Amino acid sequence: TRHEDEDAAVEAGTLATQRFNESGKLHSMEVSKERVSAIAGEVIQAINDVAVKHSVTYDEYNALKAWLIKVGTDGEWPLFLDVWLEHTIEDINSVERPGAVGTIEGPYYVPNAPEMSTPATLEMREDEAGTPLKFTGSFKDTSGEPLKDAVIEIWHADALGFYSQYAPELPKWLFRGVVLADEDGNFEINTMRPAPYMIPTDGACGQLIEAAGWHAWRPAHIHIKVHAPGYQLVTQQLYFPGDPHNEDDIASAVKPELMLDPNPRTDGGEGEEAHYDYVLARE
Ligand code: MBD
Ligand code: FE
Repeated sequence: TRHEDEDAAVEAGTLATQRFNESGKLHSMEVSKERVSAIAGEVIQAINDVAVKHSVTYDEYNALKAWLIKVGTDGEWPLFLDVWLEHTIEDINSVERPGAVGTIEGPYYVPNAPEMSTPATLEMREDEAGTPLKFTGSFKDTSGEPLKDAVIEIWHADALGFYSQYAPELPKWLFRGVVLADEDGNFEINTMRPAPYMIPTDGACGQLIEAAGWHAWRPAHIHIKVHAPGYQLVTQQLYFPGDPHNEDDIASAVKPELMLDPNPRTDGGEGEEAHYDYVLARE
């Protein structure tokens, strides 16, 4: 399991930090002096208020300093922010968008995964662990018309909770793909149903969780981005009803609209099938 690999957190964290630094997100940033002053000023004030409220000691202050330094050296700023802040940023910025419900992207997206036409099968190893999942769905616009040229990007962890390109020795594109829907806006993706997921516990974020007596679990989830030319991109995740961590996701990213409810396959194939319909809004 992941706990035998002592450097798992640092490995994943360092790669996630590198990926962020190389992403286009840095180039498109625009933050005015007024916003920096207002937001950074109030964040600093809020931290000071908490220190006063709890009469923070010098031992506690130095523990904080050591921990913040470790978040950086472990490369875990993307993990920390995506687990404990991104859900609020996503809520704020999706309130006015009609159509498919979104949620956080998380730290492990990789652009430019292999393109596949529908029906697609994601890359897997021989004897891949898990229950096969046939995931079908459709794309429509807000007036109910089927969407042409829609694309669904999908990425998820393997049965041990590892994401390809963030753990050693996994095939580069394991459980990652860019699937083109057919002319009627329908898609079919064959993969494995992912297992509940624990964020890396051997780095700074794990240290915080342990020190506070929290847990490190996310419910089983499939990450998705859907888009079509002229329509708004939606980033979301799909979850499974009954998962014990749907109610206490450490990343607070579960929403009732994001449930995928698999049933045994009715077409004679092995495993389960599930369906999800996407409505996309114009740009
Ligand atoms: C994940 O797989 C994830 O989706 C989030 C949000 C944080 C850490 C790991
Ligand atoms: Fe994830």
